[in-house]
Amino acid sequence: MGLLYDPDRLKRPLIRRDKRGSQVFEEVDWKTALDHVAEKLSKYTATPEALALYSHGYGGTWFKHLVKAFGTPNIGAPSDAQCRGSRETAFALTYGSPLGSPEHVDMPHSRVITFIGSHLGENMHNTQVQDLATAISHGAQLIVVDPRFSTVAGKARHWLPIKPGTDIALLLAWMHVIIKERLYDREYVEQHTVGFDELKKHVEDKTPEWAFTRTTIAPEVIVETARLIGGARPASLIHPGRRTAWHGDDTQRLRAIAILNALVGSYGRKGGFYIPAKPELPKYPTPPYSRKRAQPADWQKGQNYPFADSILAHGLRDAVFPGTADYDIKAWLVYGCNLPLALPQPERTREAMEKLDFIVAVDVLPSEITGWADVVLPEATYLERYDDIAAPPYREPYLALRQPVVEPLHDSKPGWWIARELANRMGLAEYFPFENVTEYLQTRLEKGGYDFAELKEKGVILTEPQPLYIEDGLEPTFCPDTNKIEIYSQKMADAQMPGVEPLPHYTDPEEPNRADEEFRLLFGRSPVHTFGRTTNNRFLSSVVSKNVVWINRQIADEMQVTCGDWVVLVNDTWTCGTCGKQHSGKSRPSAKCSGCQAEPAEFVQEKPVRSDPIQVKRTRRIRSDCVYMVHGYGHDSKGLKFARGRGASDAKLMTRVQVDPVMGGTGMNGNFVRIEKTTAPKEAQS
Ligand SMILES: Nc1nc2c(c(=O)[nH]1)N[C@H]1C(S)=C(S)[C@@H](COP(=O)(O)OP(=O)(O)OC[C@H]3O[C@@H](n4cnc5c(=O)[nH]c(N)nc54)[C@H](O)[C@@H]3O)O[C@H]1N2
Ligand SMILES: Nc1nc2c(c(=O)[nH]1)N[C@H]1C(S)=C(S)[C@@H](COP(=O)(O)OP(=O)(O)OC[C@H]3O[C@@H](n4cnc5c(=O)[nH]c(N)nc54)[C@H](O)[C@@H]3O)O[C@H]1N2
Ligand SMILES: [Mo]
Repeated sequence: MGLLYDPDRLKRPLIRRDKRGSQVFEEVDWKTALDHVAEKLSKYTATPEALALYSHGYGGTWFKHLVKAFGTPNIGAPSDAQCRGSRETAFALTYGSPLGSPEHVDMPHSRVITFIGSHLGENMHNTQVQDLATAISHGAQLIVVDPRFSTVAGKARHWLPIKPGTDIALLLAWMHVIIKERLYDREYVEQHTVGFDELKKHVEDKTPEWAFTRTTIAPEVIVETARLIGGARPASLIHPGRRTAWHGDDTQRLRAIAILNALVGSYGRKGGFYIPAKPELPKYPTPPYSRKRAQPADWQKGQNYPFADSILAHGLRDAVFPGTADYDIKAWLVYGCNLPLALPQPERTREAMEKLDFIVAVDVLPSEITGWADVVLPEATYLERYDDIAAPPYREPYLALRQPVVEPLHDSKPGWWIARELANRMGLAEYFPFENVTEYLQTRLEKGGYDFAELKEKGVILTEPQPLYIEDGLEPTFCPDTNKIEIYSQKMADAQMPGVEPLPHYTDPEEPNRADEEFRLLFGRSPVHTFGRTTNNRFLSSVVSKNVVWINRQIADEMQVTCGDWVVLVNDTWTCGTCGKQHSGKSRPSAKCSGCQAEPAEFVQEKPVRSDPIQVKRTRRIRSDCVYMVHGYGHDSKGLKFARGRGASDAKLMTRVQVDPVMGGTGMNGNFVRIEKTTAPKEAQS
């Protein structure tokens, strides 16, 4: 309701009247706005690949359909390469299919659950949090690996405050112990996997002592937790997490997680991963997408990520710069993505937005992205509209319907209507042949043998339950060709590329130039907020109204800062003139370039990036080499009258990325910041 009645909502269509980014707009009627957008986009009818769609959230289905009909292959979102893309690639390589959303983790029946970072409870994936509560009430034991004492760590039997970026070492050592002590599921491994012998050899020397020197986790703790994980098999879930774009070795880390699950036989087993099912639901009949589509523009010329299975959002941004990709992206249609806060290297995003010929944003709030758009189309919120039917694979197959509970306020319109109006104007009317959305929904449901009136009344319809576990007689299908769980990945071996090793490979994480004054910036979620989408919501903000920066107590005391004091975080970058690798440091680093061994004299200093002022949380709940803040604050859009200027933006500090060589994702946990004391900003004083 805070969103529905937000006084800052987008109320009418807007057309830009000053230079891009200056946030000067004129209110226009829908006809004027839609005619204008259709005319601009129709310029690319012969080269539809010049248009990229960014889309996050279920409402985006209409716009995906629209641009596929138009003929572009360029559909991306920061909720992939900046989020779970590496996890999906790793599970697809190991088990033959990605995990998808919602994750098919069977927590209510788990005996031991191991979390690698994923901070469930602050990450409020609602059903998962309820499942976790059920598991705990049944006596499940938790192991939480996190440099920060997260909420879920507070419920764990073991908290392992690992050195960031070294999780693969811990995972390999766990496998070492589990194999050595024969705590793995021999029958399952024999029957369903390939490559166990290679793994056994690979982890032979990955002892707890070896891992200790990398992770800082004591060998006896590694042994004890390995026994707990192995002992609970197969109801031992090593949780796959969600946002896995951390350090650039992310597909490797997620492969290690996938393989450890295979060793304890948890995949397809009760208390591990159930096998989900989805109901049959036919599509609404529309003509096929007939055009021959171009190759996506997300790969830079000459670059190849052998196992990228979806389009890289940052790649679509980089393809705006002429000569970067095989052809240039000229226009963006942005649905439900706040790119200035969601893509790393925000300076590059700004340059791309300045270069584009045309940007249209479909949004509900005047988020940063709308400030850069040429046309802003105000969508009705989720309480005011129908979306398409949701029927994802899940424990109990179901159909669910988002439906309006009130008429759209102001002059906002539902997404299906906006997409159809654009299609009508762009010569694509045959792709939206329905009069209104209810006719569309009714047709789909009737074709599947379901009743629209029943779905409207109940909101959710459960369909025939399916067997969930191998022990219930379910015959699992795994990787294509082998139909096995591929512990050793021949496909990765065949790629013959560094970083694409066939067994999970540990590399040391990036280090700061000066460990005494630079801290690794970690970030995560506030349990009451959704990214930066809700930080303008007055109701939710009565619970959490800003973010703070967590600083280890000892460091805070040395710096003489305490809770409530104001600081600025500074990210300094030196770029190697020879290979382009970025290094941290207030003053010129003294060591040679770790990328190409060039002398430090070759390094060029970039303008330091400074955060907005942010208040300190002095705490023992974080390692002394890290600081932490929640994402979603530090808005600067004029229209967000409540959120603007509250807290600091982690996104602004994301200058460095570590690219995952397997699938191209951007690890963002390799940024280091200095802490500078400052005084309270004027607004805060008043
Ligand atoms: N309330 C709320 N819930 C949400 C969202 C939201 O916006 N609001 N967003 C949803 C989305 S899209 C996602 S992707 C998920 C994200 O939620 P998760 O998948 O849980 O996110 P992570 O980045 O894995 O977890 C952040 C945690 O990782 C720890 N960490 C950082 N570096 C390391 C490291 O090197 N090793 C280890 N072991 N831990 C590390 C941090 O201290 C922090 O506690 O949340 C979802 N749920
Ligand atoms: N620095 C940093 N970057 C990150 C992350 C991080 O933690 N830190 N997290 C990463 C992850 S895990 C993810 S999933 C991505 C998420 O990145 P995005 O998908 O860009 O998500 P948001 O930042 O929440 O932006 C959502 C936009 O949708 C708008 N919106 C909300 N509801 C509606 C609606 O009903 N209709 C329409 N049309 N618009 C709506 C909001 O106003 C906002 O402008 O960001 C990634 N990038
Ligand atoms: Mo995400």
